[in-house]
Amino acid sequence: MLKVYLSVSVLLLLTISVEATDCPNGWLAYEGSCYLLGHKTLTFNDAVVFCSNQSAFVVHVETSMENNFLKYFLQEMNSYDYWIGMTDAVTENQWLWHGTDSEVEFFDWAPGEPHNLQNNEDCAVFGDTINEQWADVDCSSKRKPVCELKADYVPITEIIG
Ligand SMILES: [Ca+2]
Ligand SMILES: [Ca+2]
Ligand SMILES: [Ca+2]
Repeated sequence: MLKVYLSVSVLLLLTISVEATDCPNGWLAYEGSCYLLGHKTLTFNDAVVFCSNQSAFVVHVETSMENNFLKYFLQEMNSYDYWIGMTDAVTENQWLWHGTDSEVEFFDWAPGEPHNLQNNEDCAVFGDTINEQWADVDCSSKRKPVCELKADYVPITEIIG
């Protein structure tokens, strides 16, 4: 009986790891990541804390495919800009994923951006008024967060729950 129970458990675990793109309720799934569109406007630092509290990070937009997927959903969410998890606070115009030394390689800047207005724009958003292309903005301004969670990192208990 114990043996049967154990093999059922192993089977269940295998099934769960195959279905790694399952996301928590209310999150969007795409290519091994889960995305949460936050409802509240927050400064960039508060957005970092908000996503970290979800065991996630402010979104890393790494490819044009990921960018297009997110833009499609953000176009439906009227009137708000959404944070992207990158900053050029260390060296002007050298964009790094926030909290890392990794350089951002894919960009979708709107025409005229980034322009580092008043030497004070070291964060970036999907811009509502520029068809969700990207703009650099003041990190202390308030925008909504997009959190990203790598599906591989979703704790098994969250998948079952
Ligand atoms: Ca990503
Ligand atoms: Ca800047
Ligand atoms: Ca700008």
